[in-house]
This record gives sequence, C-alpha cells and structure tokens, in this order.
Amino acid sequence: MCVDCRCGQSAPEPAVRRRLDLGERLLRRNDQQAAANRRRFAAAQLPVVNLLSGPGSGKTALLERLGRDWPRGAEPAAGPQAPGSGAPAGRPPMAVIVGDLATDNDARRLWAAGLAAVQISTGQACHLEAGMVERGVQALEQDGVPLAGLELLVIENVGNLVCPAAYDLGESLRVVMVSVTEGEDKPLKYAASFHGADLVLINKIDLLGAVEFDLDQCRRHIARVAPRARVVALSARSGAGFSALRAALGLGRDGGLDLGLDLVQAATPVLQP
Ligand SMILES: Nc1nc2c(ncn2[C@@H]2O[C@H](COP(=O)(O)OP(=O)(O)OP(=O)(O)O)[C@@H](O)[C@H]2O)c(=O)[nH]1
Ligand SMILES: [Mg+2]
Repeated sequence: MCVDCRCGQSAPEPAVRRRLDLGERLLRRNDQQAAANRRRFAAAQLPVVNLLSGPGSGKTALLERLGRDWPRGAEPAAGPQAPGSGAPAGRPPMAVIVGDLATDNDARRLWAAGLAAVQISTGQACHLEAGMVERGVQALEQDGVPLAGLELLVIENVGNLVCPAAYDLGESLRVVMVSVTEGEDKPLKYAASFHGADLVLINKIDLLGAVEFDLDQCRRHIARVAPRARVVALSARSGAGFSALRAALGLGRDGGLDLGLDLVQAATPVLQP
C-alpha cells in the first residue's frame, strides 16, 4: 500500500479520514510547489516534459536515443566533464531528472548517452513530487547545468501508471508511454494517467508482430480516454517513429525547439485521485 498517495485506502473510517485530510493537504502543498516550478521554467523559457509510463515501457531507452541522436552541430551547453556528475562536456542542451525507488541505473545510462542527468531516489514513494523536481533542478545547477542553458528538460517519472498522474510537477507537456508488450487495453485500464496526456507514445513497435499487438485498436482506446492527445508509435530500439516524436516535441532539425515554447505557459490539468 502506498503511504504517500492513498492507493489502497478506500474505507472512510475515522482514522482513514484523518489520513485522507493529510493526503489532501500534501497534494495542496504539491500544487503550490508545482506552480512555483512552472513559473521558474516559464521565466527560463524552458519546455519541461513529464514522462510517465508503467515500469519498463522504455522511457530511459527513448531518452538515451534522443541524446545519442541529437543533431551534431547543435550548440553544446556549458558544463564540466565529470563521471557521476550531471554534466558531460559537449552534451545536447537537454537534461533529465529521473525518479526511481532505488538505484541510479537510469541516470548512469543517460550520462553514457551524453545527457546531463540527475537521479532522484524516492525510497518508498511510487511517484515524483514537485519538491523533488525542485531539488533535481538545484542538483543540475550545482553540476554546472543552469536552466538558462537548456532547450529541453525531461522528468522521467517513477515507472507506475497509477499514482504519478495525481502529482503536478510544473511541467508544460505531459507525455504518457505504453509499450506493445503491455497490451492494447492499458489506456482503458489506466485511464486517469492517459486523461491528462498531451502526447501518447506507443513504444516497442519493433515487437508488434511477435506479440500480435493491434495498433489500431490501441489508438482507438487512447482516443476514448485522451481525445486531445497526439499519438506517436515508435521504437526506441530501432529509431522508427523518432522524426514524428521530434516534431511532436517541437524539436527542430538543428536540435533547437521551434514549437515547444508556446507550451511553456500551458498548465497541464491534474486529476485528483
Ligand atoms: N524491443 C524493444 N525493447 C525496448 C524498446 N525500448 C526499450 N526496450 C527494452 O525494454 C526494457 C526496459 O527499458 P527501459 O528504458 O529501462 O524502460 P523504463 O520505462 O525506463 O523502465 P523504468 O525506469 O524501470 O520504469 C529494456 O530491456 C530495453 O532495452 C523498444 O523500442 N524495443
Ligand atoms: Mg527508466
């Protein structure tokens, strides 16, 4: 049972009701911090993506490929080379704050792909909160990666298609990923997570045939629960669909963002559980 976001707590017994009140206060505090994050990102004119999916859908693999394939010739952001720090030299002007319950495996993969990255270890919490993102931004800045030098900041949320949806992080774009190995019905089963999505990614399409995944049916399910979301089918393994992804993120061919900035001001609606 999650101690942070009340999943598994349904009976309105007095003790539970007190915990519900506490949960509501925590969510209110999160929303205030998210609003502060959003103001800060807007001041830096920085588009910020909150990337959600179940465990293992391929969030880190997608970001690794974006980092590796960032068009050469794009102006690298300043920052020292330091193994284990968030700032490899000559990296693309994109950074990642990645949340996991444990390990810094994902941050290490992202550093190896040439991206600035900081790992947030959430311990028992099954989602990132706005305060953790603020600390992640501070850690990036301490590593010599100021927001002002970035063109895109991605927050890779904890792998979980339930609880992260309730927590606004101050992002300008909410991206939800599902992979073909999970089945076509996930958008219907986890509708609350998909509901607030601006962009839905269907990953691992290189495995479509092997798992007999019905792409059209999945698209129909997504349209039911997230009618305003754009949908991109792709493979982080083969690179298929990445030009559509780059266009959907507003990434210009030279690596710069040419569409994303109008999203900076947009507040993503957040569903309360
Ligand atoms: N075949 C195939 N495998 C993929 C693809 N994308 C990711 N994978 C594999 O899926 C597994 C999980 O990928 P990750 O990138 O770690 O997934 P994640 O969503 O970041 O996982 P968590 O952070 O643990 O939630 C790894 O073995 C990847 O190599 C893809 O497009 N095709
Ligand atoms: Mg990951």
